[in-house]
Formats: sequence, structure tokens, C-alpha cells
Amino acid sequence: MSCDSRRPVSKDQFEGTLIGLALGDALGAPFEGGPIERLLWRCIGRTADGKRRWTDDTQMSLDLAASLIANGRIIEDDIAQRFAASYQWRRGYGPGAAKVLKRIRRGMPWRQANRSVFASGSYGNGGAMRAPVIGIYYQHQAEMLEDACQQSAVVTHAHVLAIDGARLIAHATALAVRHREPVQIMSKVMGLRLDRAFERPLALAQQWLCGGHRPSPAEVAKQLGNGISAVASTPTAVFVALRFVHEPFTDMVNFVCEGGGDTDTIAAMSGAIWGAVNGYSALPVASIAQLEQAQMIRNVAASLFARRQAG
Ligand code: AR6
Ligand code: MG
Repeated sequence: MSCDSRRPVSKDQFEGTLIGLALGDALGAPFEGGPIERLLWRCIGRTADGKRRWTDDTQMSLDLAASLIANGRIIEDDIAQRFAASYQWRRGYGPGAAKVLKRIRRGMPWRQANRSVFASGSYGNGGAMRAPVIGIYYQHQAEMLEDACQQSAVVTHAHVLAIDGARLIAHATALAVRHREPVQIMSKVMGLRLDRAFERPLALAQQWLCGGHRPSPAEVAKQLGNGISAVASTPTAVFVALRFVHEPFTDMVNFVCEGGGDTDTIAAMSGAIWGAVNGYSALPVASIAQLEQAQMIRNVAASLFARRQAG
């Protein structure tokens, strides 16, 4: 394996990020939540032709990518309209996010809708799960990346912890594009100024990575979290991605699924980071063949890459 180096971003990495995200989402979805959620997904988790369906994580990432392709930058009103238009209950949106999107669709301004369910806004991981798109698009522009994270999250997730979760995932993805070494990526992540709630899980993740400790899925879930909040899932996703970055993608997803909880979103975020490092060409071909609309997602990634290259 090469040592750390700055690499020009490639189309393969854009495709790896988006397909990695969608694959993690679709492979993790059958394991999310408790018995009722799992039973429901057994009924609706396949397309008519037997492909594995993805959930809101991928849908919102595709909407965000489409908005960037159309506008070249983040325009909150446009993102809000795209998110609302794409909403479908069967994609498994969080309960608060579902209400926000339905209200926007009915005409409520997003600036009102995003605080209409929780006065402080949602602290769920819904803003973070789409943040790899921001990370890869703005990977060389740290200031623009910061603004874009805030703008793309706040439309549905106004809470400071949700926005910081989006910043963590976007920066981790951006760093993954340029560096291959987990310990170096982690040390740069530690330099981000995030809310104090992220300090303990990130410090532990760094300690594990630097010390070569290989925690079990249960230990990761217990110590770093496996929940639907940004704090209880984004450090977990970063740790898992870096722990498995030089190992097979499928092993990483199986690890997340064994840890339980919000498996689809944790696997989506770690899948995107893994894909940013290793590219599309390293992803498992057999799993891609089973993925809903894989070619369409790949095309979106290629268009986003072209938009980025065009400046
Ligand atoms: N106060 C109290 N509870 C809250 C607050 C708050 N400020 N914010 C969030 N919650 P939501 P998401 C709780 O609905 O983040 C899907 O499967 C509340 O119980 O905004 O978009 C996605 O794929 C709320 O319903 O959803 C993700 O995996 C819940 O946190 C996951 O759900 C989630 O916030 C979260 O998606
Ligand atoms: Mg999810």
C-alpha cells in the first residue's frame, strides 16, 4: 500500500463515493432497527426485478448531487424543493424528517418547516448521511465545504449537532479522497472544531486506530454508538471506514450490520468514505449487480465529477 500522498481526485473516486454510499445503505437496510422494521423491509426491500432497494440516505444524496450538477453550488431553496419532491414513505425517512418534507411539499417555507417538529431542529443523522456529496465536491475548498455543509444540512436538520455531524462526514470524505492512511486521516479529523459531544467518541476512535485495537461490533456499538442521532452514528461511521479502509468492503458492511442499530445509515456513511479512498473499481461487482439503479447512480457521480472539473 502506498504511503500518504496528495492525489488528484478521479472519476473513479466520485463513483466510488456515491456507489459506496448506496451499497452500504442497501446492504445495511435489512438489519436496521428492531423486529418490526426488519419484517417491513423484508416485504418492501426488493424491486420488482429482485434488486436491493436503497433508502432515504441515497435518495437525499442523489437529490443533493442533482442540485449541485444543475447549479454548481448549494442553493438551499432548490435543495429543499428536490428533497420534498422525492419524499416517499417507503424509503424509510426518519419520522421528523418525513413531517418536515411533507410540510415543505405543501408550501411551508423550509426555514419554518425545519423547526416545526423540534424547536431546536433535528439532531438526527439525516444531514450527515448526504454529506459525502459535499465532501467529494468541495474536497479542495475547505471554506466552501464548511458553508456547504451548513447550508445542505440546515434545510431539514437545523440542530447544531446535526450540522456538526454533517461537517465530520464531509471532511472525512474529503480527506479520504486525498489520503490513504487511516491514522493520518483520523489525526486531521481531530483538528476539526466540533461540538464537545463528539470529543469522547472521536478520541476513543483515534486511540483504537493508533493502538491497533480491533474492537468487536458490540464494543463499537456500545462505546461509539449505533443510534439515529448524529453524535451516536457519525464517529462510528468514520471509525469503521478507517478500520476497514484497506480490507474488503463487504467485511466492513457485515461489521456494521452485526453492530445493529441504524445499520443502513452507518454503512452508507462508512461506505462512502471507503469508496472515496478506494474508488468504484474496488467495490464488489456482485453486490453492485444486485443494487437498485446502480447505473443511474454511477451516471450521477460522473456528471458531478464533470461539473466539478468544469469549475
Ligand atoms: N429533540 C428530540 N428528539 C429528536 C430531536 C430533537 N431536537 N432531533 C431528532 N430527534 P429525524 P433523520 C429524534 O426524524 O435524522 C432514517 O432511517 C426523534 O425521535 O430528523 O432524517 C434515516 O435514514 C427523530 O424522529 O430523522 C436515518 O437513519 C429522530 O431523532 C435516521 O432515520 C430522527 O430524526 C434518522 O434520519
Ligand atoms: Mg437510514
